[in-house]
Amino acid sequence: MENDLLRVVDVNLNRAREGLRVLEDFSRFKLRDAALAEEARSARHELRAVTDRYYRRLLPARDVSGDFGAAYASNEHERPEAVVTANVRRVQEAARVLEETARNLFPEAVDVFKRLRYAAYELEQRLAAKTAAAAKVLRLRSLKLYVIVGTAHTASRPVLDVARQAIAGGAGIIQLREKSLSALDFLTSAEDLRGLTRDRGVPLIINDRLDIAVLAGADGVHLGQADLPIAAARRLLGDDAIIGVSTHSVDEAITAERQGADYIGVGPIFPTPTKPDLQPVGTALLTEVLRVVRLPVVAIGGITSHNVGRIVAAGGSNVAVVSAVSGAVQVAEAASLLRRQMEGSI
Ligand code: TZP
Ligand code: MG
Repeated sequence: MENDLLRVVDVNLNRAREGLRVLEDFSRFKLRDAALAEEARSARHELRAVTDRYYRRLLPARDVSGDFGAAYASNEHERPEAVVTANVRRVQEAARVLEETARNLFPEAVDVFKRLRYAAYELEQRLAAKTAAAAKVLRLRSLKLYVIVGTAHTASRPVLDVARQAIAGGAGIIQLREKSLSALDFLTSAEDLRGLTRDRGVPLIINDRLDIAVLAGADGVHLGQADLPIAAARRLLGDDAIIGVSTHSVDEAITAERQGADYIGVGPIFPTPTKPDLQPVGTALLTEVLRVVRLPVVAIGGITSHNVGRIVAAGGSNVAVVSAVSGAVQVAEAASLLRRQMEGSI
């Protein structure tokens, strides 16, 4: 009987330590979060000390070949969030079993197990927030083609139709940019686009207008240097929202990153009639910004299928375009060509 209980303790000590090790390595190598990794590590070390203390009683009771549970298939997790959830729960469950089982066997260790369980609840919350943030960055990094639509850009065609074709051609994200539409028309268009983009699993960003972004349930907002501050947008939209910022210099890029932007636009790279008031910054600035910020960077301004190779050569992996797709005669084809160019497949 005592051996049975010792086996339960042994299995759960191992389970909890292993779960913590997965969380520690995930925090360290995948999330690169030193504080989270240290938390998992110190909990694991505390459990290691308990294991060592009772090792001489636990080890002889171990019976691997007699355990039919050893034949259970282990789970394979494809998504990183699933790895975190499975392992944090493993730790919580093991801690609870240890707490209940050790009450009679090792009463002096019960507090350690209880503390571990509470630490695991908190770790779960922090890891989830951090993993969601990492997933957002990862997604933004691989947009490739960011298409901006709006009534001024779609050559008299309905914005919704143009957006539909852009997505069909491979746009990874859609931004609605309306500089002179009434608030009501802007909101209506944003709501229509929300329906479409949600259906296609493509994020929707609203240019400038936080109120429209909130009301339409968009995924985020794109802010210029003179628009509302990033912190204000974050307050209204929340942590999950995507906040992009237009930058035109290294300083602006660094500031946007420090202030909590999720991605930055850099441009206009080339001269563009869509933004005639701004001086082109050239591809050298793109390379420089890529060197100094860790955020996803989107090159913008005068980019077409003829010059997109220069963006790739400068190290860029995402481009934003207005006229090259929204103004194209064949929208889907234009998007598809640019996308394939960005992917390096042509
Ligand atoms: N911001 C910097 S350049 C630009 C914006 C909105 C316009 C890009 O338009 P196009 O037609 O792709 O050159
Ligand atoms: Mg703006």
